[in-house]
Amino acid sequence: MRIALIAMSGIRVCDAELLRIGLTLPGFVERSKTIASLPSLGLLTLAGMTPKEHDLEYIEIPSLAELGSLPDNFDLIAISSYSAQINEAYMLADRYKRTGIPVVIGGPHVTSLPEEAIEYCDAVVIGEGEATWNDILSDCGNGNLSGFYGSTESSYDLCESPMPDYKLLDISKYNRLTVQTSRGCPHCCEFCAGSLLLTGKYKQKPVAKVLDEIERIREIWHHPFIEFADDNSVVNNNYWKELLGPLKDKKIRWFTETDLSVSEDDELLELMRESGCAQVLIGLESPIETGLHNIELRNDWKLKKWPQFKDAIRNIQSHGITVNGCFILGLDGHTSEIFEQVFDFVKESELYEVQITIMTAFPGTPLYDRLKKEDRILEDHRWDKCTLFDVNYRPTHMSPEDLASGFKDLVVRIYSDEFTKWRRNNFKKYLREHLKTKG
Ligand code: B12
Repeated sequence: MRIALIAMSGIRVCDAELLRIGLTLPGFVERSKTIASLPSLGLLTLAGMTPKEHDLEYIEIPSLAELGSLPDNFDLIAISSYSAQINEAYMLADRYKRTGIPVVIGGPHVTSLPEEAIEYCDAVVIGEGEATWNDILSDCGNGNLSGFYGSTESSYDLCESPMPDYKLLDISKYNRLTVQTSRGCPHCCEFCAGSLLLTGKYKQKPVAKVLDEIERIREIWHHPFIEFADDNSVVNNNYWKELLGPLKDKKIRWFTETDLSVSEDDELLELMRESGCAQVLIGLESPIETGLHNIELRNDWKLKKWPQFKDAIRNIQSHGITVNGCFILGLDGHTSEIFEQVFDFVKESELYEVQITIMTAFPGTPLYDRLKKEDRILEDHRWDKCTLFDVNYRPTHMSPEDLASGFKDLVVRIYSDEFTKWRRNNFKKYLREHLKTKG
């Protein structure tokens, strides 16, 4: 069969003014450019386990409006999308279905809302795609692809992980490639829309497999920049210590998303730096205790860590690893002072990089269920607003309009040329001093 693997891609923001402001800010543009070019690791992974008798084409569609004519001549269309672009994914699926080509859709959005998705396609994959991809191929080959495949109850064993087919990519288009070392997270944050929606269990890929994947990437890109596309990478320090030694020999630079506990192990931080770690992205969520209550549903882990936020950031950065601190604006209890509070925190902690987003209720999350019960979702089913930058709920201590405008003002201040340069220079200055005192 000739199979099209279609990734709905690119970055989305509905608020036109925010988009306009954002595009003029150096700090914002830099990060957007970096991440907007990431390929779909989900589809590359499925490609890696597809029997060689099939022909694969990997296609990225940043926006349906720019699509023009439909790429055709396929026997199966496999679409991957997150919530923000799901309506475009559905339109695309519908157009293909009308031409008689079978369509399957997967990803966390359709996993949470399979009944919604099946209206537009022949088959919906629930959960991790590796578990059902072979069944989809054989059912499609036999002309009876239909209905729901998979379940979030089952958990795919990452020891069996196929090698993602990075060779399908036109590598000149990318400035980073993703590799996964784990799925899930031991924490249970109310808003989390990551792999927890696919599989409840935290699991890691064997170290040898991760190293093989990096080696495969190096065949097409000698000194790559890797983004570990994990929900929370450094949970098991022993696993990472085993990985980091050999990783150093690969001569890569890398970025990852993890939690604050990484700051507690200096030996680990040193190994991370030596192996090419450039930046860790950490969800701090709120600079004040308000907002952190019950955000982590199991044992208020993030609230307990709050007193250590600034020291932890300094310690990580003193090892030469920059921290990208993430804050969610509009958490319950946040007042209109939160914008100033975030700015002050960023200044005092001298965070190298900052990511600010608006609280977003993705379907399938406990946050969505709670806000729905409290009748606080403004426009239900507006999945296009699930961008992390658009307001679609009623905050507790501000109007939705105040949250949106306070957010825009903060974007301008945080990502201004002056403040961005100040933070970056401080990082370099602090690092030089730290290295001098260490001798
Ligand atoms: C890399 C990345 C991107 C990349 C690449 C996206 C892509 N096309 O894959 C870029 C930069 C383009 C991107 C863009 C956006 N992203 Co993003 N991104 C990530 C990140 C960091 C890693 C995702 C990843 O690679 N996972 C690993 C792969 C293996 O998992 P997977 O994609 O879910 O695929 C598995 C299954 O879902 C399933 N599957 C998926 N697709 C298909 C298709 C078929 C046919 C089948 C059979 C199976 C299947 O099988 C796969 C293997 O098991 C996550 C955060 C994180 N740490 O996870 C956020 C994340 C996925 N992004 C998120 C968001 C919000 C966005 C944006 C809306 C941001 C914005 N404002 O524009 C856009 C939306 C793009 C869209 N298409 O809708 C949210 C999504 C929440 C949600 N449930 O919708 C996440 C979870 C981050 C968060 N803060 O919550 N993103």
